[in-house]
Amino acid sequence: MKLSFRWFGTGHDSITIEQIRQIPGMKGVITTLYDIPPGDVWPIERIRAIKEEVENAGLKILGIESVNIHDAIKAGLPDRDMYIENYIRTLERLGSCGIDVVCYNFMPVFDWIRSDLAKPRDDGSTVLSYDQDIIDRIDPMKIFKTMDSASNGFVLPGWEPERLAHIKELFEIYSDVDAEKLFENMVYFLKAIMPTCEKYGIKMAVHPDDPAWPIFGLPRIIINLENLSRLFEAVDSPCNGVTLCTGSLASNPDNDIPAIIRALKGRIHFAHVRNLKYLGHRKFDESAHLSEDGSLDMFEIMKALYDIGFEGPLRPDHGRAIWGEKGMPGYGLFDRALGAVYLNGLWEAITKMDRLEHR
Ligand SMILES: [Mn+2]
Repeated sequence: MKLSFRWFGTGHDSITIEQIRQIPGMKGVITTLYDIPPGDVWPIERIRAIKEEVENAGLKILGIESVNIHDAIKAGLPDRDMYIENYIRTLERLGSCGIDVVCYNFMPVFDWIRSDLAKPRDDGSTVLSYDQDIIDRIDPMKIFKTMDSASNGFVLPGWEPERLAHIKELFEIYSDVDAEKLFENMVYFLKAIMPTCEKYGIKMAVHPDDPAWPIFGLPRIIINLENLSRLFEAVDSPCNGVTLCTGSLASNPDNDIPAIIRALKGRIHFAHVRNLKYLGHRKFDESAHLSEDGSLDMFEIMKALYDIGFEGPLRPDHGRAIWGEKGMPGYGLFDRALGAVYLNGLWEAITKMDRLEHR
């Protein structure tokens, strides 16, 4: 695996590329052009500029998170082909700059959702938290305000204010899109982009829906092994893969993460590794990465990734807010850096134990 760190780019992130470089073992960043709206073609000079900025700091771009999908593609609107063409142009430009992992998601209207972006814990840290009972009491037309007002002044990934200003229209375009239709639209999109991905060696890595069940009556399909396997059968190219996000998939305790990792060997192109603590039915906190702080066994997860020969980028995911840091919720420096070195420590131990056993 290649240890990496999500970075939103200069001007969009409270963290600098130089700070990321000082985290031991860090090989590169996962970044994006944060200000380009979904559907637009990425300017080649902007791609070259961010690549140069990252490389000048002694790191590499190990993947893009995300090139977001325009709602016309997800909802299957008549103008989707134009947006797919734009997406292909962006992929060609990324590919020509040597970028070969692209993360995206296929969630209608909303990206990841939490009911609390700063829930206090006993130790004085705060965490992202989800409670279905609270979500059920929120008017979906107002969820943007709820998330935005708690974001410490940062634009949250996937929560573009320009797009969500049209929330009513967004709901309308998905009004006849059920899970089956959404799946068909996803297959249509992937089939259209696969020749370009194969030409440039770009591995598409769909991010699981977070949480892994339908929200506000909108379908969610990237939620379990069954649906992922169906997607990989429908578009059977090695470039069609997944971002194995442990926290998103494990929001549903029925998802056995090490088993899913082993079953998806060859299709995992990117890994987000974080822990969470179950508090009840559809209720959880995003704990620290450490196994004993949450409900997931991080050793078993890293061991499964090691056993399938995972060689892609791997990053810590949402961190707690600790030591007084004021950053984008989930994306401060301190706790994610702790997560990164912890995951790297597990990886070193697993690698060396394996060598010992085979000596
Ligand atoms: Mn994730």
